[in-house]
Amino acid sequence: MFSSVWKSVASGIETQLTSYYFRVQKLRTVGFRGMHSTVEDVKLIGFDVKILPALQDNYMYLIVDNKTREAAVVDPVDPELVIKTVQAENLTLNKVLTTHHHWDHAGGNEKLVKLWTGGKLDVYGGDDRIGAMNHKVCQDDTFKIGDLNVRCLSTPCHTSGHICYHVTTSSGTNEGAVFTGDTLFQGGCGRFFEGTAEEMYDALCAKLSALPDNTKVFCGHEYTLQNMSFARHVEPDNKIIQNRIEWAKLRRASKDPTVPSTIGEEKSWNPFMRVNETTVQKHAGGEANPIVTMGALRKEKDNFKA
Ligand code: GBP
Ligand code: ZN
Repeated sequence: MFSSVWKSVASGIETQLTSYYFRVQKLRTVGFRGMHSTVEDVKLIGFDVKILPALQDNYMYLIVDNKTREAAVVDPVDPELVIKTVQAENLTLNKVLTTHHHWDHAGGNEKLVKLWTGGKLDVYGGDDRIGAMNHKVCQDDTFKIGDLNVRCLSTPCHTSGHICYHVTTSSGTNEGAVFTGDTLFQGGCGRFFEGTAEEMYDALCAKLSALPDNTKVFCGHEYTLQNMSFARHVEPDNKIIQNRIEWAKLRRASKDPTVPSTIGEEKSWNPFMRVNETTVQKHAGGEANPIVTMGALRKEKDNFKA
């Protein structure tokens, strides 16, 4: 009797200690600056992607080639965090990949170049409004990060010079990653600030849909819960959407990022990638036209309250 009471007291203390330990661990990774998500490492064949949260809901990414330890950073709006991470991991940072000119993506470029003491930075982008850009790219341009291959996809619509970057290894595996900025989000897409439904259709349903299904998708913002709630409104009977919402709620409850998803998954739950499906076309007004459907969905999402 006494021993079992003692055991339960002891195990209570143990649980408290364990949860305290995890909270401290979390604080360490979240940092003291109130980041919206924890820093997380995603391991792919041949390279790692370090997810770095910034501002209210933006993501920056460090792409690290395992063979050479060369690295590139995507949309470094918080240059201090990028530099701190690069130094802590002992990486050779020499490239900046900018998805589009909006300040919450490109706004840190100039400061990063100014603060960076580790050699020349090649700054890629597809729009003259991008600060510090010294390599203007367009559709199908390629370059390397160490041994990794990068191919640029021109995806105008959210902004007219938006670029997505597709990263693959030379090892023959088709597991790659695509950095989609504000063109493709998990479960959604960017607002059409400088383009048309036709252009977003080309970006999502031609260019990005053509990548291998197991390509990991790293997008520019943590919008998954809002987007998935719109996706459920469009397709209330789609079980895959319901399951992803439950999963994403758990992840966000502990400030874990919901990125990455995959191209195959996006085709199964993202209404903007599903504009050829009858269910989505019916919801949008019944016209069997994917571009009309794309325009109608975007208009509805612009005013949707999750
Ligand atoms: C949300 O929280 O889900 N609905 C958003 C609200 C990208 S950031 C914020 C929003 O509108 N975000 C933009 C977007 O495209 N969202 C997709 C959607 O609502 O479905 N931005 O910061 C935005 O691009 C910006 C910066 C915009 C400079 C214009 C200029 Br100029
Ligand atoms: Zn944007």
